Amino acid sequence: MILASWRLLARSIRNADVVVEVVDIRDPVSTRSRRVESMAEALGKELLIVLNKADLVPRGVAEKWKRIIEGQGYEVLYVSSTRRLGTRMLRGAIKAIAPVKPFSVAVVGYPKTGKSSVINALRGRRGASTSPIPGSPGYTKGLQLLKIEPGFYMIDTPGVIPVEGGYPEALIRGKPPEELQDPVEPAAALVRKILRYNPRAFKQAYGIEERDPYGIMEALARRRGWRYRRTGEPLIEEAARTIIRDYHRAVIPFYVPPEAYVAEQSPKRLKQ
Ligand SMILES: Nc1nc2c(ncn2[C@@H]2O[C@H](COP(=O)(O)OP(=O)(O)O)[C@@H](O)[C@H]2O)c(=O)[nH]1
Ligand SMILES: [Mg+2]
Repeated sequence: MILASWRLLARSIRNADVVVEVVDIRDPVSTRSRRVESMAEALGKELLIVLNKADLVPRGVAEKWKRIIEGQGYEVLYVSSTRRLGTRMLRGAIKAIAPVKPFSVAVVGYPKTGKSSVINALRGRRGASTSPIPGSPGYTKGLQLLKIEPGFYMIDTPGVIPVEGGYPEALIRGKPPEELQDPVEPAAALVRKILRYNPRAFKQAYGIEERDPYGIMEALARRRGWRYRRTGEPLIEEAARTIIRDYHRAVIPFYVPPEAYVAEQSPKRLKQ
């Protein structure tokens, strides 16, 4: 299944003229896919990295992430697709690097980064039909070709990047909590990462003062009245799943500060 996804991804990139990689600006390092980027490069496609959900970080943070990734040799823009900020600039940037019309843009990225939202924002309110164009080139079960304007098409690619990695990265990359046999340990890893960068995150999200991951889950379960029927103990599995979902719904205020990334990188650079 994973192999099939990579093949589908390769096919959508090969069929496109431009590749837009959608990344969650709250944690660009975890939500960028080097494999997508190198695939685009290997196939000779123009790549644009879109840092989405910019409404969830201060503007200075968005600027810094943009500069860091530009410094690595990429073209980068930040947008808030749900608030439609920066989307006009994105449309312009795509047109500037695209060949002559008609052209198509593959929109790729981990689940939940906002691929569909970015496409919707570009289609604008006037976008009449929201349905994909059946029978059009690139139209398959996993891929949806959508018209932005005459001669400008975008391909949505839901689920084509397999979610890989340990915890909390796999959760940040959109692994659904329903797929976890036991969500508690993965959620605890996510809670630890959130607390590292925002010690008040769970106070802000739920009014919970606790700083221990299990304590937080327990407190959340108690507050919401989630209990094991037999023992009356707090049902922390439900709290764990809720925290994972609330991370993606941005109920929990969090972002990785670019400074933290730069500080982690610099010792390695010195060694090289
Ligand atoms: N705050 C915020 N949320 C966003 C933004 N873009 C997408 N989202 C939310 O992120 C979630 C995933 O978006 P979706 O477009 O379905 O992601 P996809 O799985 O990559 O297609 C949804 O709950 C969106 O409302 C954004 O710019 N800002
Ligand atoms: Mg989608």
